[in-house]
Amino acid sequence: MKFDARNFTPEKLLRLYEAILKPRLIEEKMLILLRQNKISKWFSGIGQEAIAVGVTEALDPDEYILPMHRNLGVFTSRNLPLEKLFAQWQGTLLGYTKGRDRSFHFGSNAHHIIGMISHLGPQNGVATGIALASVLKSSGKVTAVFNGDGGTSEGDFHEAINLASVWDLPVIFIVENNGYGLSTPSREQFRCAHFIDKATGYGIEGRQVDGNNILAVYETVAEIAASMRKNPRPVLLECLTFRMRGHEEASGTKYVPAELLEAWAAKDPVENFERFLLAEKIITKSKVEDLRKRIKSEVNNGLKIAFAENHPVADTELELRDVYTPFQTTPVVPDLNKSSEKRFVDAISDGLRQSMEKYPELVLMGQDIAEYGGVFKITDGFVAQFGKQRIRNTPICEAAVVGAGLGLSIAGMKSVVEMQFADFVSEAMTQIANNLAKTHWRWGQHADVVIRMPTGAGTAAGPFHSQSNEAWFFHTPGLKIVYPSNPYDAKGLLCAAIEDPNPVMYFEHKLLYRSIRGEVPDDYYTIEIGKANIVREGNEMTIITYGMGVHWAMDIASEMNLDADIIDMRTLLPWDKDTVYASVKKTSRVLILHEDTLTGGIGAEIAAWISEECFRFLDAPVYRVASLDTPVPFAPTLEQNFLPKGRLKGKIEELLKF
Ligand SMILES: Cc1ncc(C[n+]2csc(CCOP(=O)(O)OP(=O)(O)O)c2C)c(N)n1
Repeated sequence: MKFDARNFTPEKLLRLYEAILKPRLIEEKMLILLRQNKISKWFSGIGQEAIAVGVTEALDPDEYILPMHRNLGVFTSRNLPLEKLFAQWQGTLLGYTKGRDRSFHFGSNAHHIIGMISHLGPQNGVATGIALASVLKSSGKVTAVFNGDGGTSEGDFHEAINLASVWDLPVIFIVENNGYGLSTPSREQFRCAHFIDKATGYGIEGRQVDGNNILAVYETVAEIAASMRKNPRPVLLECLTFRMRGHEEASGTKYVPAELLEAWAAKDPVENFERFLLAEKIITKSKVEDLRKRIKSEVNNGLKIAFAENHPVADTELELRDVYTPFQTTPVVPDLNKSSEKRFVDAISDGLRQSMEKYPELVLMGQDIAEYGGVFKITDGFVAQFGKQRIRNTPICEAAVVGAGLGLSIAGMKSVVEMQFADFVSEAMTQIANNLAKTHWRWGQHADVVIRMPTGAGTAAGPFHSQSNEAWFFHTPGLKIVYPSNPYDAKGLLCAAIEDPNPVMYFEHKLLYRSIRGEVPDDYYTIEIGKANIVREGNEMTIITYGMGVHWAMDIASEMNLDADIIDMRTLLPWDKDTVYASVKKTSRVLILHEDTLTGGIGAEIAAWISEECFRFLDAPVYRVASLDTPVPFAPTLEQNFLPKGRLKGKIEELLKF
């Protein structure tokens, strides 16, 4: 292996040597601890250290890095306290996640490191968001994100590179090409000869480097980062290396040909660099020994502290509380003297515009939302007022864009992402359910993202433009869900959702956009998230509903002259149990109505809760009226049969008779 040290001072070479030696010595210790059964699992980066260390050393300390499971060198080069790192691996309180997540699954903003979640790929979208913030703030910072060669087959990788390419975002997409994805060799994972060939397809620059040569990695990254800081753009960096140990220690390397392991052992990044420094007399054998001793003692000290810790004592209240970022706010009361009649769609637009005015750090992202104004015209005219930097047309890539929202949040910004139709959110499920929802609970990072969800049936648009999918999110701790039924609530709840630093799914029924109107205060105001609204009062029964269901319930109540409480839930998560309790106690009869399908719908949870908490008040079973358990059909006759409206009257009569 040839090292070209012309551009390095002896001090720098020594620094790099220490930086690459440290993760190697930690790993060697971990392998011993594993054999002694003192740690549970280990993903080895032995043989790949030059990449993590070279990249980290070449970037500024305040430039974000998103490492993966074999990148211990990123953490050690940024000097995370070893005892905290070890405690994190042991699941103790001194670690970074209060014992809630394992291994490298945490971030530290103080060190500008955002660790992975288990899912391979989503880190790329997050990196684009961090880089976007750097562009919007003109801070001239580069972001580096790691991938294994196997993980590059994930759609997230493709989406994020394409997004970074189109938006000229300064992200170094690193591929550690190490020959295997778990047990499956490269030839069964992809057919490109080199990853840099893919760069051409994305219209970006690709660079390939010997990933076992720390000086080559360092110089390449330093050079491209310097250029990207001045001229923001993504670069794909392929680092050629080899995975010398099993996927994780327990899985072994039986399936790896011995001659491959031998050939790559000869290219060991630490041993070769050490030999080079000794040959060049940059370091002496005794200095090497001193350094090893010093690092080993640092490791042992760290371990002593970490192993002295116990697993956390479980505190249910704390576990539940940390699901959300704490956020206390007093609702902004509207001036009711200044109002105008608005359609539902205009109220949403109004709330969005006033939030953009209030928060200069707020960015809107979505398909066709810029000059075109979005398919429902909610952002019509926004580009003229706020410019294209903040009103961002996206390529068709929901996952990367939601991931970018989290990246913006990490960098201190806010975002609203418009799904063109709520149905398409399935493309972004990993980012929502695993990244946005869990990040605060895992390591305290808020995810200040609102996702707007044009939802619902009734327009004969078929199974993929009509779904009610709020229940997908209802089951995911960490999200909030709001679902207004009228223009007044639509504006106030949207403004509140944008204020809230937690991830909020904001459902807006498409059929209501232009079919209903109401008085809406002109000025900015908010409605408290988590509070239901009693829209009709009565004593004989309670109808609990939301969205379009509110209109169906109000119509039938007038038609049947019902003496009923009608509760518009407005927020589905967390939902207003107090209001439900008080009403059920008063009326003793309950019907839950929603447009979503019956089985596993939100009504099921509310009914179960009522039966547990309000059983003694009930004079009848809790009834549910919902859509049929089928996809949403296209033909209007089938669609109307699918929807619950036609079954509502009969069920109410049944309930009153019971
Ligand atoms: C979305 C997803 N699918 C599957 C896995 C299980 N898994 C974890 S690591 C791994 C192999 C990764 O290979 P590669 O990306 O080449 O990285 P390497 O382990 O070689 O560094 C697999 C299949 C996962 N973590 N995430």
